[in-house]
Formats: sequence, structure tokens, C-alpha cells
Amino acid sequence: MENADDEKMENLPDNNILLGLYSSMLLIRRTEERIAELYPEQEMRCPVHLCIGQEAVPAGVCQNLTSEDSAFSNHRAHGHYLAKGGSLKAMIAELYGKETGCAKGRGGSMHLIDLAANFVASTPLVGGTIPVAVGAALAARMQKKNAISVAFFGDSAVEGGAFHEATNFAALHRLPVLFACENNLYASQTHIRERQPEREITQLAKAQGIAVFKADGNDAIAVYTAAKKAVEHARSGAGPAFLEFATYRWLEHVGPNDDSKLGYRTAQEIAEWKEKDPIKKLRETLLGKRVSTEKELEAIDETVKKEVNEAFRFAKESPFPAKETLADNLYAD
Ligand SMILES: Cc1ncc(C[n+]2csc(CCOP(=O)(O)OP(=O)(O)O)c2C)c(N)n1
Repeated sequence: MENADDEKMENLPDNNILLGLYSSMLLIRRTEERIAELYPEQEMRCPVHLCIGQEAVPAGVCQNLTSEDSAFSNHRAHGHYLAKGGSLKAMIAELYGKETGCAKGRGGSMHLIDLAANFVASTPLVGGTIPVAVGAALAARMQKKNAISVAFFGDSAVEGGAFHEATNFAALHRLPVLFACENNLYASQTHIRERQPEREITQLAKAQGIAVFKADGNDAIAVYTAAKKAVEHARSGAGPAFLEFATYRWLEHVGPNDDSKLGYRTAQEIAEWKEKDPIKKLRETLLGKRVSTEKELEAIDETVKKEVNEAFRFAKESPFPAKETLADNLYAD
């Protein structure tokens, strides 16, 4: 090994993984940019919680999952759904309330589901899917599958009882589940310092005897590498793993706008995090390490934009559910 740079190169994931991370993040970013652009038309009538700035977490974690593994999410679900392989067309149609949507137009942005991709559930109840992911891990164990499950949630979810019950049960039974915490510092407009005592979130998982992994959530390679270790841990039968990623949402808590005028965080803080753009960071690595050329990355962007355009066209042209079917699928008979 001639120098530290060569050593770093040695440790890079292989090119397929790197390009997978890049494409996945770009798909999430371009999709959400288009949602933000078209939201003022008021054709998407559901609230939207955008994850622009946070893309490295879903991309880096899901790059380690197989189609057998299941994923669960919260109100900020677009990135997790897409990175797990959920249908983009069905997601956009869902935001438009259309029959072709992934929840047949009944759920909107916060109730994404795509069972074909094993993206099993997302719900706006903070922490609500964490115990369900643990249940999926228990089911996988009982069915003797090699599958693991992942619960994505924000930093506020660890303040709820469901998190503590679920981690306790998962640790006790050494279940193959990952708890993936996106620590973006805020719950709506309240900083974590005003909500939690001064201690690391990971201490909560450690106290349950759960293996803990942490990574810079703006560095897709770091997220991928930490998640790889956590996935190996869970899949080996050693029990659950807890992942904490430092990340940041660029736009308002809910909706398509910048919120620097609200006063709960400063424009400077937002600008500093934007400097750490995870897509820009990986792009620089891909070019710097000669994994890709500018032209190849441009081609990925063009392909992604076409896919996004096509999904919006599909959603807009799709029919609304017929009136007489509105109550279908809402209640168990
Ligand atoms: C049980 C519950 N309590 C309160 C709310 C209201 N609420 C919606 S989003 C949110 C903040 C979520 O913050 P976090 O979990 O850190 O995720 P982020 O929005 O930062 O991604 C709250 C309190 C809710 N949806 N569910």
C-alpha cells in the first residue's frame, strides 16, 4: 500500500455498490424535488414529509438488504420505500389519491406499502412500526427464513414507550431486526436538547444489550459500511442491532418549503448541513476515484429524471377510486 489514499481506495465497496448507492440517492432526490415543485398545484392533497438531505440513510441501509428482508417506516417514508425497491409509479399515484396508488389512493404519502418489495408498512404514528418490525423478525425466525427486518424511525421515536418495549423484546429473543434511527436533531420544530436528557441515543439500545453502530448520515459509504456490519450481526443470529445516523432535513418538517424564517433553526445551520450534501459527497468520490466519468453520472441523472417524469404522468392520468368503492379495504369484514 503506497499511501493512505490507496488504502482508502482498497476499502471502498465495489463499483456496483457505489453506483447503486448513487442511483438510489438520486432517485429519491429527483422524486422529492418534483413533489416539491408540483405540490403547490394542490393536486397532491396529502401532507408530504420530504427527506431531501437524508437520502444516504435509506440508500446505504437498503443496499445491504435482500428482497426477502422487510422494511418498515414512518411519516417520512418516501426514501425508505424507494430504496427498498417500492414502485415509484404506485407511490406517486398514491400521493395523487389515485386507484393505481400503492394503497389504492386511500393512504397518501404516510401510508406507503409495497409487498412485492417487502416494504411492509409505514405509518405516521411516531414509533408505531417499530414493534411491527420486531414482529416480522419473530415471524421470519418462526418460519425458519434467513430474512431480517428493518425499522426506520426518527430521533423522537425513542421517546415513546413502543421503542422500549420493542427493543426489550427483540433483545430478549435475539431477533434478526435492525433499528435504524435517523437523528436529524429535530422533532417538528423542537431540538433534541429540549426533548431528551444529555446522553447518546445509542445508550438506550446498549442498556438493552443491543449491538450499536453509528455513522455519518451524510456519507453514503459510511452508512453502507455500518449497515453492512449491523446486517451481518442480525443475520448471523447474534440478535438485533441499533444504527444511529447523524443527518439533517433541508426543508420544513411537513411540506415543500424552506423554513429558515420560522426561527427554530438558523439559516446558517441549514447552509452548513447543505454543504455536506450526501449526493455531492459521493459524486466527488466517484469522480475522484475514477469509478465514473461526468458523462456516466449525467446519464444516470437523465435516466432517473425520465423515470420520475413517467411516474408523474402515470399518476396524473390514473383514475380516482370509484365512489362506490371508497370504503373498500378500509375495514376487516
Ligand atoms: C405518537 C405520535 N405522537 C406525536 C405525533 C406528532 N408528530 C408527527 S411527526 C413528529 C415529529 C417526528 O420527529 P422524528 O421522529 O424525529 O422524525 P422526523 O420528522 O425528524 O423525521 C411528531 C411529534 C405523532 N405523529 N405520533
